[in-house]
Amino acid sequence: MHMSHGSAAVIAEINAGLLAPAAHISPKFLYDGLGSKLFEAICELPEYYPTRTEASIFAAHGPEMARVVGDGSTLIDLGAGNCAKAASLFPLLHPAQYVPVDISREFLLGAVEQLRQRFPHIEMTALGLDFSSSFTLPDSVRKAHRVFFYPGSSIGNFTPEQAVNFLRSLRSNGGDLLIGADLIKDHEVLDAAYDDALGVTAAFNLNILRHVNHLAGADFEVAQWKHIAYFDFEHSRIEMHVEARCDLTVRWQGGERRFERGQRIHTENSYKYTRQSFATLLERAGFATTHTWTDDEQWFAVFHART
Ligand code: AVI
Repeated sequence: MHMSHGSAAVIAEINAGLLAPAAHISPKFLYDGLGSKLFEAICELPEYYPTRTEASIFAAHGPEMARVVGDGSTLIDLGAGNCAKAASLFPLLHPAQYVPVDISREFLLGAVEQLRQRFPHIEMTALGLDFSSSFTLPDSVRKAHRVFFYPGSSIGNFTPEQAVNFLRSLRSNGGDLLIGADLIKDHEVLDAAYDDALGVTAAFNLNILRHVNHLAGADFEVAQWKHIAYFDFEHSRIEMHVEARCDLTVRWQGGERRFERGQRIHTENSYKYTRQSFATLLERAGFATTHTWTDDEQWFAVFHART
């Protein structure tokens, strides 16, 4: 067993997932330093269409989106990362205040420092917090004309129930929504996007085991596991798993489990919607869609919604 570096709560969460009858690890543990870099690489892959397709929708419909959103907003960027997506929209959206939110505060502060020099007239308030558990915006965030920006179809990594609760927690802060959602399409396109020829997504998925070794002092041997990803029609979602290549035992701080060859640990869901099913989800959370923009192939959609 290795040293554990996670908090007691993180270790307890990992322990509960690994001991559950259907073993699972939360997808948030995909993102350590290496995991974030591998995700950036995924976004460059020819098979991974969401990033490119969403960017093409912003490029084609930016001026209309800007008219719908309106000038002078308080733009709250959820999971901002390097802030590049939102920053590319500043010349169109003209926000009065920009509020990037990300779990990794250090990373965020560096990005915001650079943005301040490029856009000195926009007030910037960086928030380092985990917004996936419901959150309340501090008083430093203007109340006027709040717009939550949630691109990249990250909403798809929640179950629909979790997504509705999350959107309701946004709504309780008051504001409009500009959100990207990935659409249902030919399952071969979907499968390839999550199991690319170079094996970058496989590395991204398997890296969760290295991260869990670090956090919970586990002794996963990555070479004993393989990446599995496929579209599940029943739930309309891509499922990612890691599958044992042989019979093995894993130990971690506070537990152990034997896995037989072929047994899996579920690591991520990525839900795919239709325009209608996503508008219904927004409605359940108390939002009414005002506009939807898609690409020619209808592979991805950006929604603007109001309460
Ligand atoms: C971050 N999220 C929207 C990605 C997705 O497509 O669900 C994460 C990802 N998982 C595998 N590839 C990319």
